[in-house]
Amino acid sequence: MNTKHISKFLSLVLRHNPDKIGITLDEQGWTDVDILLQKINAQGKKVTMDRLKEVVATNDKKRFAFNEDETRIRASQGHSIKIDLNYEPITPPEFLYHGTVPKFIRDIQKQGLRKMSRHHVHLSEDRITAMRVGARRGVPTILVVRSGVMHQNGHEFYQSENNVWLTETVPSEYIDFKE
Ligand code: HQG
Repeated sequence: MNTKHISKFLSLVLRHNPDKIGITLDEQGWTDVDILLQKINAQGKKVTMDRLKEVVATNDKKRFAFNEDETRIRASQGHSIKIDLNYEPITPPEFLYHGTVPKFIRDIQKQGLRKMSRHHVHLSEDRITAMRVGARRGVPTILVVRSGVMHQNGHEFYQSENNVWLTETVPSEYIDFKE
């Protein structure tokens, strides 16, 4: 498998469907590396430990992380299955950005940003990253989120290991739709 295929496959089993290859994730999303490799290889997909390390290290968005002694691995964010990543709430910057597409704007104006099938609403620290996120779905639109004020008003924020900002929901009064 090429790097992209391995990365896609890891996203699938570490975020959404560990059952697919018969692995289990603990409450924080970690799984045993040896078992993971064994199960992947049992599917006829050849992946060695060195190859896995390379995929984790070179992944464009650092989607996966090993524990200290590299015996366990997890996805740093983006899960649809129920796990608790155990991130500590932290103070966000004054503004964060969300990239989306025009067809969702009307609903977002009504309902705010919702986490949809993920555990959190995902926000970016800079416009360029948000642009890329939005561009996955079409011509991107950037929403500016007044995260500083949200936080002062009691909303909790988390930052994933790969620098994605996470929060439960963003009510529309905190969103600037003009950009
Ligand atoms: C939209 C990728 C209607 C929201 C990216 C988005 C990111 C609403 C879509 C990460 C809505 C959900 C997350 C509402 C939100 N009405 N539409 N009230 N509230 N939406 O994929 O933020 O490759 O779950 O704007 O790079 O696009 O997976 O979230 O368009 O970091 O690592 O509903 O996924 O990273 O889509 O992307 P998603 P997202 P990975």
